Amino acid sequence: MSVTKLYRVAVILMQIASVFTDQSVISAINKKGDRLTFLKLAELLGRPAEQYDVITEDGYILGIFRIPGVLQPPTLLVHGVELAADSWLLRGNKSLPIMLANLGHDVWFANVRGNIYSRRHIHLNPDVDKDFWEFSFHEHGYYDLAAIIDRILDETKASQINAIGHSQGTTMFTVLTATRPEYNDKINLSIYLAPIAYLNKVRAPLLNCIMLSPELNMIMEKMGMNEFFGYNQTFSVALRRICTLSPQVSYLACAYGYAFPIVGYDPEELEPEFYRISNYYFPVGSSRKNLIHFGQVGRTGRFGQYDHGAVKNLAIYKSLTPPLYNLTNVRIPIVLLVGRRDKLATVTDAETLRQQLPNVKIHKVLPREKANHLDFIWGRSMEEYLFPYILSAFDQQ
Ligand SMILES: *[C@@H]1O[C@H](CO)[C@@H](O)[C@H](O)[C@H]1NC(C)=O
Ligand SMILES: *[C@@H]1O[C@H](CO)[C@@H](O)[C@H](O)[C@H]1NC(C)=O
Ligand SMILES: *[C@@H]1O[C@H](CO)[C@@H](O)[C@H](O)[C@H]1NC(C)=O
Ligand SMILES: CC(=O)N[C@H]1CO[C@H](CO)[C@@H](O)[C@@H]1O
Repeated sequence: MSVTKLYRVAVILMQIASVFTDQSVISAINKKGDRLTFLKLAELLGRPAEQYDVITEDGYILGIFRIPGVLQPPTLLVHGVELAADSWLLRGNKSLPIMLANLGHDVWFANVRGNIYSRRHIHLNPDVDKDFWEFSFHEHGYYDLAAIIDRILDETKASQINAIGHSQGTTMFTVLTATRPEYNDKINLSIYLAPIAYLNKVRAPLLNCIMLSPELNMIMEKMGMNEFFGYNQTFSVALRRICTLSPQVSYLACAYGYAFPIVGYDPEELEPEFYRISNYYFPVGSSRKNLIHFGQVGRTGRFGQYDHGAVKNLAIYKSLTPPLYNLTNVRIPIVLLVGRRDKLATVTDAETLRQQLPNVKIHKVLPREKANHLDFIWGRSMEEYLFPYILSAFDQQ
């Protein structure tokens, strides 16, 4: 056994031992042993929330949430792929939105089409109509985010929002402002946590999935799998059973089994009991097309629209290849916050993005050496290595 492996085993054993002494906020409030809704979580944190239903131009019904506050402009938080608004609250009173709410901010939470709060449409039925699942991060940015921002401005009578995105949430802001430049004027500042655009430096095991994505797409299409990791789909239910069984099983099978290899290793910030509970909140639904679109970006190195194949591209885009997102259009002031050990939003890919965005105000690799993709929403001590950068970005406006 190599030294690295021995070290890993030692870390796991230490983590398992810590289960009994280390109670996270979420486990304290989650005695029910199941997923709690956003509204219930917010209520338990003493910050009752409101729900609004937003209808997009193309008929999707999105459930969004608000923890009201007096400070303007309103702040919108946009979650990552296969997650939902509740992912922001899992650290309880130590989470980013509660910290912002305690300072008086008016905090809003998006939910994209297809996830557990937004699996609804004015006439399509997600259970039978495969057209419901014809979307990717492009539609999340172009339609969902546009409709959500307009609704917030309408409800609050503010002229602009402050934006905070995590992972796919950041992709959405780039897509929206690149394709509908008028939305630049509705966003005062955008903070990108673990920014995702280029996926050139993603390595195994996710790289294997990216490389195989055309084949995976064909197989899933043949099987009629248009929804991907929906909350009630058999595979998600089975995964949730295993990954919430006990902190030990969860940590060995799921955290070490697939989560850390994909998002980067930072076990100290994601302790076993907290990790176990987080499996009730992930995965909560997306489309096959979305994952395949990310796969295309990874394989081709082009940050562009969905590739339907030459013939269909010609009909839709009037060109054989899909158009690239024109990053020159992205005029909003942007703050990029990056994790050194993030295996998804790598330091190098974030640098490539920075070079193409015309208005990056701050570009910071977090001081925490081991910061991974999940530390931005679930890190045990985010208040030390993350929140100061967010607050100072707000202050500097
Ligand atoms: C969070 O803070 C609120 C208000 O300060 C309090 O009512 C609530 O009990 C706290 N919840 C937890 C889990 O610490
Ligand atoms: C999952 O199934 C439950 C029970 O049938 C249902 O109430 C819920 O709406 C479903 N959720 C989703 C996202 O499909
Ligand atoms: C990108 O947008 C800018 C204006 O924001 C424009 O000048 C430029 O021609 C566009 N580039 C492409 C390739 O369309
Ligand atoms: C609505 C709002 O608060 N707008 C602010 C956006 O930021 C600029 C400075 O960058 C302020 O001047 C605006 O008042």
